[in-house]
Amino acid sequence: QNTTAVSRADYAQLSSMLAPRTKNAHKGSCGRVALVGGNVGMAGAIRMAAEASLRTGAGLVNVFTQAQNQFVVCTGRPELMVAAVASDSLQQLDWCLAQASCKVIGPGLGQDEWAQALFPSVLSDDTACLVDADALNLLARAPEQRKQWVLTPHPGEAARLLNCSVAEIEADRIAAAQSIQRRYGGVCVLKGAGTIVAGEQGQVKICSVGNPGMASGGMGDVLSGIIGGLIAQFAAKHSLFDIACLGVCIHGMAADRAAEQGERGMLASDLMPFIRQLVN
Ligand code: NPW
Ligand code: AMP
Ligand code: MG
Repeated sequence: QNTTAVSRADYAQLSSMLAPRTKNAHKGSCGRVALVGGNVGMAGAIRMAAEASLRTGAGLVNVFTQAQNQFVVCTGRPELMVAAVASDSLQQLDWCLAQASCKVIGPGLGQDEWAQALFPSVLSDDTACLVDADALNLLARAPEQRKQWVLTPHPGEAARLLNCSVAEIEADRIAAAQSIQRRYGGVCVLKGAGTIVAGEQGQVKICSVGNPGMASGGMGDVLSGIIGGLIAQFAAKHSLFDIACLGVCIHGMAADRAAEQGERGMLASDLMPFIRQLVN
């Protein structure tokens, strides 16, 4: 029996973090997100994550992706700074990543040689980071603990992180989120209807916003970009746990607003304008 006290992730309370910008704010004072991913065939994942970081208010957003996806990622979104990175040119990547206030790794990363080469580069220092999608699958192969990361598995990725079945994850989602948090450290966001956020003091929140229209490709990639954008702006003053809870609320509420035009057929990109509403 689970005796953990569970409360709701509450946008009204958490959004006090989103104070108006100071008059003299500039792009260098609003956080820089560096996102790594977008392997062959999955440019869209890193593009949507990066666009979500921009719409969350990050001052500067860099993307590091497969050479053939470099121009696809910034087409139609020229605010993004996109660099091609090859497995044998990681020195330049290291230098660029060192400028970031938050790193996001995983959306569309794949698990091939290229992905495996980039993964340790991103985790080479203690900068706060968000680990999602295929980066979680790589982490599951060589588990380690960190304080300064947020992990955002869906049930399939969670099962790989705990080396169990999806059914076992779904049978007790709170216990699963807490097990991942204990094994890997930081904050675990276990996605799915009723997303669970588990923190390092054993605290757990459940997010009741969101809808089944979110069961479509790219939705989790958008969440990565939202939380990454919030970390880059607010981690100096707020805990990763509170930031992750706020990100999950903004994501679910944006989806609820988008779903006013219909759940079926809703796209991950449809959330973008509502993200902007919810961070102001
Ligand atoms: P099953 O079938 O139930 O046993 P994967 P992915 C399970 C990129 N993308 N409840 C389920 O397992 C991502 O960023 C690119 C229960 C399912 O078969 C990644 O890098 C896009 N089970 C990469 O693709 C858009 C659930 O997990 C399996 C569950 C692979 O990511 C799409 C699938 O998970 C995508 O985001 C739930 N709620 N959710 C693009 N436009 O570029 C998942 N499962 O094998 O980890 O594959 O999530 O598609
Ligand atoms: P991913 O599987 O990584 O693309 O992530 C899917 C995202 O959509 C996660 O944030 C899930 O919590 C959310 N999501 C998917 N299906 C539902 C649902 N039925 N109700 C609420 N949220 C959902
Ligand atoms: Mg995903």
